[in-house]
Amino acid sequence: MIVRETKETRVIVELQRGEGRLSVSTPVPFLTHMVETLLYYADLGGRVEAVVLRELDEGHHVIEDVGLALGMALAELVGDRRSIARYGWAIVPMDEAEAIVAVDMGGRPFWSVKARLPSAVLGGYPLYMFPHFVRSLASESKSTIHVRASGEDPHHIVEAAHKALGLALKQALAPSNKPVTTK
Ligand SMILES: [Mn+2]
Repeated sequence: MIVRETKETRVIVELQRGEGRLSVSTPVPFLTHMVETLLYYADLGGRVEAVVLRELDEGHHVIEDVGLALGMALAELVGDRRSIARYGWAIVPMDEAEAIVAVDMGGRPFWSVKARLPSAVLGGYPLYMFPHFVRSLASESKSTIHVRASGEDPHHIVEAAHKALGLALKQALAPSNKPVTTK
């Protein structure tokens, strides 16, 4: 279990493999929707509970901190990374939007997000925070995450990206008896 507390937020994350009960609660409705989507498609259960301790601006800290705590929980889940499939990838359409995600859970933190998003706020979530969320997740989970997403509706673009990321993580986290020997 990860408990990450700063002056701004407190985030608790517990992850289990497989379809367990999943409970996600954050003060940012669109973030809650996206984290539920990501974990559902990654076949992960458990809980994510985020509270804001000090209100600063629209959602920034809590989105970043949920990304960091989720990344820490993923790192805890994969342990020494020697018995996971390591790589995963997915292409997900959502009506007119399309997202392509590739991940490497082998221990090399890197991130790249190519998506043109308007400077809008959806359900408390400023869209410029999406690349930042991916960066936080990649850095703490020590993963490489590449995201390319396009479309018209920003909700579809970001949601397709979370679905693809979940499906890619599910593959990368799958148990493998071919040990990861090179980084
Ligand atoms: Mn939606």
